[in-house]
Amino acid sequence: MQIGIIGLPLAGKTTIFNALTRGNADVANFASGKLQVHTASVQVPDPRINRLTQMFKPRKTIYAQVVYNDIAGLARGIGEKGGMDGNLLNQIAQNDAIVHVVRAFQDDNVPHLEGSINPARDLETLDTELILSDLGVVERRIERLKTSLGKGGSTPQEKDAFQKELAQLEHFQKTLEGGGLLRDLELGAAELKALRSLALTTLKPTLVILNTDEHSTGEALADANVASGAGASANTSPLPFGISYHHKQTQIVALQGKIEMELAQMSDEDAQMFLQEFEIAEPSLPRVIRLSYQLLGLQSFFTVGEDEVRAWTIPVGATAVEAAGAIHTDLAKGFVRAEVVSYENLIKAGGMNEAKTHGVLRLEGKEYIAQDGDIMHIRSSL
Ligand SMILES: Nc1nc2c(ncn2[C@@H]2O[C@H](COP(=O)(O)OP(=O)(O)O)[C@@H](O)[C@H]2O)c(=O)[nH]1
Ligand SMILES: [Mg+2]
Repeated sequence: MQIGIIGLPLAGKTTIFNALTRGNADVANFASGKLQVHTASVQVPDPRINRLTQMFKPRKTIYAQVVYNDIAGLARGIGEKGGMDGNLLNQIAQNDAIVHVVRAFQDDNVPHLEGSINPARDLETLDTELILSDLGVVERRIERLKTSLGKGGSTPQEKDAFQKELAQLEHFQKTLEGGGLLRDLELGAAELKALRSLALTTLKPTLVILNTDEHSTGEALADANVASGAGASANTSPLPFGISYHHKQTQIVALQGKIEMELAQMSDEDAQMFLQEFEIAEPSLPRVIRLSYQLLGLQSFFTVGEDEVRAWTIPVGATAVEAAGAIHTDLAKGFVRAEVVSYENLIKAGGMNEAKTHGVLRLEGKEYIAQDGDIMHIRSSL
């Protein structure tokens, strides 16, 4: 699963990338405008995995992973005719979800292209750019569909499919022309699948990070955190900095990018001291990583044993046989049944054998819808 970090130049993308990935990519006070992508894979923190590790004392513990891509180069083309260049758009399109970093920190040493700090304006500037680029993709596809329909030679089924797609895309076109984001539309799973190859950016789940500074009031931070409540529906909580941004599949958090980056690069002891000194309860990053995982519609099930305790990533709604396939295709092919116990029940019981004797270990078939936190053992004939 790939998450692309985008934002205007000097918003703090690389700073937040470093914080998320404990990395050391260059942060600079100038916008080079060069297209450059930093990539790093990150473990999704999960206290349940820590607890299971205590219980089973396995040789190995493996967390779920997401990949973050820090995409630079958004300096070019913003607000210009022709918009962003194709390479840059390709880089953004390859991601399953977007982290949009918005500058909210004051720092006279870091210039701002517009000469002032205004998160609401910046958020809109980049969104407008994304809307225009999606509009371009949609319009080109509409032209091609019309050409295909005009040519003849297609079967009635093909024609029917073209017509359906055309109607869908014309609806998208209207939405985008009205300044709307595609992720606000109600789309079914089948429609989304058909649209995947178009890689429309405003359709992607998005986490907005307000990059605040050391001097921001605690109030602004608290507000933004309230606004980050989970759920696919548009959130309606009030936001700081006069921002109005209520969209589906969208979350907003505020964090202090520079401090989080420094924290991420410290040893654990130093980080503890730092947190106490600045009276910060806990670093924000683990929460942000979990948020971006959930935002993608992902969840984890676990396999446990003496050898390893491991989190596996599946989409919300995946069946037991799909869960088996996440481990190995043979497990899915030869699927007989799954032995399942919920995380809570396993912890309550105190161990696998106890879970069996308490009767909380269930046998489930192929169609069982896996739940977040299920501990599964797949029985397979292969
Ligand atoms: N004071 C302050 N400076 C920051 C913060 N985040 C980033 N910066 C600085 O802003 C400049 C640009 O940051 P960078 O992460 O390279 O931005 P990018 O162009 O979006 O990748 C660097 O000098 C950073 O040190 C922050 O939260 N507070
Ligand atoms: Mg950068």
